[in-house]
Amino acid sequence: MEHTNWYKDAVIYQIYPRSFKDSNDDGIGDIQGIISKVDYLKKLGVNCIWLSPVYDSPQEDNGYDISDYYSIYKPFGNIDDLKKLIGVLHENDIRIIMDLVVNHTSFKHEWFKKAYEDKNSKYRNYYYFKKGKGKNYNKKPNNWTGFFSESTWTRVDNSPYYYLHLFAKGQPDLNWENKEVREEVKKILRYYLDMGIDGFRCDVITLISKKQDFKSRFPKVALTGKDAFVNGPRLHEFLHELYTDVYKDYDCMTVGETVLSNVKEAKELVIPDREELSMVFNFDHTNVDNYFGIKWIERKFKLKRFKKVYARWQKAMYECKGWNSLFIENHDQRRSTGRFNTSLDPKYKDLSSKMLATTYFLMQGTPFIYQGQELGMTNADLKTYDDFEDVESKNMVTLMQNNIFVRPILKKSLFRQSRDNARTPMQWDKSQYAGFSSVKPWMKVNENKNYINAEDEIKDPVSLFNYYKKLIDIRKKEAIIKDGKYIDLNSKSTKVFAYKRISNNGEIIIISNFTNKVVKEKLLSKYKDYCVLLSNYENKDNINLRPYETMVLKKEKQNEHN
Ligand code: TEU
Ligand code: CA
Repeated sequence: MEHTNWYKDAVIYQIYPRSFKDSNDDGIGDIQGIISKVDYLKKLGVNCIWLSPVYDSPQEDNGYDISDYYSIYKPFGNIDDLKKLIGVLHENDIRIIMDLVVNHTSFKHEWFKKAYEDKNSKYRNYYYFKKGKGKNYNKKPNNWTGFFSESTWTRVDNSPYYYLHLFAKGQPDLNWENKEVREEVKKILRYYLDMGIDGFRCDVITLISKKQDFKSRFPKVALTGKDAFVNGPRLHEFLHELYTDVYKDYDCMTVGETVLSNVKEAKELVIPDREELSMVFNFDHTNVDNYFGIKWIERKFKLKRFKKVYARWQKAMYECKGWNSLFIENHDQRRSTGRFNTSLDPKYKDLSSKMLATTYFLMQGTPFIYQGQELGMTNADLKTYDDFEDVESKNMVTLMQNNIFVRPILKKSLFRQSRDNARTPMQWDKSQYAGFSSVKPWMKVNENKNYINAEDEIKDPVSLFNYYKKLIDIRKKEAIIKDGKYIDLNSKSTKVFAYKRISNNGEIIIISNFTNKVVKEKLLSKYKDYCVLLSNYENKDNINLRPYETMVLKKEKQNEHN
């Protein structure tokens, strides 16, 4: 099957089903709810959705813990609903990629239940069970710590054995060394591709191969052992195997969530000849406001650092002909409004959100929009520990309760960084539950639904929503955005982000003021004859940029002037 690389022309909208739209008044979003909003997606102009997990799951990590890959979590609907959704989307020329969570399953998966109960079951080798150390095996097999601030080992009741989980206890890691596990994964892939799914967002795909020594590592502040479980020795081999045995037969795409990978490692996953993944989803730019990639340790945002990260990734991907994703939000990140130097001040909120949107959207790669981002939705209003829903946040609370020393440092950053911030119900209108549901939703609706909601945004011609529509249009019309080379125009400026996209088709300039002050900018006079494709202000000045001003400029072809 020929690969058309359609994903290079895609604008992908991420749906977090639990919080998108409730169709049957139980307070939980569902697949029928998504179906009822396809016209909204169409209006926005996106041409692909990424559906966060809808599979059957005990929801310890909101679906990133799957107990049955072949059925749907009941409150979300059933397989027929999913088929209907695929049909309706395709009729509207919108593709759909699903979340593929195969680094781990849920501990409620049949495989794990059998493995846990019976040491001699064949499923034992689907996971990692290791004997503890010391007298009575009371010590864990090694000192590794996982992503949710706890040991990666949980003991099997009344047994010397422990099982490995890089995330929560309810998310045991699959043993990819076992060929049978890989065959199971291929079966899942084919099942959904044959159903009409267009591709997969591959959850924590850089963790699937582990160094097999299982030795303790030098202790780290977080993620001790990561050199043994990130970008492991057989990662490339496993991905290539999935490609040759499955992906190559479908015109599908794969985007790998490449946690903790640097540019060099990421390139190796997407160089087309290697036949591994279509694109990567990296976090270097979302780590600019923390230290050591640890989100709990806040670091002041510096524009120069932000630009440097983008320049590095843009150059590397262009040169290796790989492909990147462009995003500023997802279900694991706090909202971008109020982040990356943008402002929550009502005077500047919209202006600065449009500015940030313009800046990330027109680079090379496939842009992603996380539900509500197009409305300028803001962080959840989290006030007490009881407000947390997310397993990661709850684990942090336990950690703080057990360790008074870390408490003062972590408390503030927990509220600031909790993943719950991005998971509040979608704000469709002003009604009591924001049009998400007619009953009290599983998570509290943000009070600001009264002035941040889809209904108002759609009506207002200069809203953020309508601005995103224009950005999407520009991407559709201008081939330079897809193919052009990226050139940083003023890497030294601490206030202005400016870059050029250039190809045989011409050039496009993006200039953004990341401050709330008027900034003198030489580039304005340099490009004064270029025409304005889009801006968040009405008339352009050739000397100064106004607060959070952003513009997209294009050099007209000579003959077009006549
Ligand atoms: O996330 C993996 C991941 O490493 C992070 O984005 C993670 O949420 C963050 O480091 C925690 O601070 C993926 C999913 O996107 C996430 O929702 C899941 O919880 C996780 O994998 C496990 O499946
Ligand atoms: Ca529902």
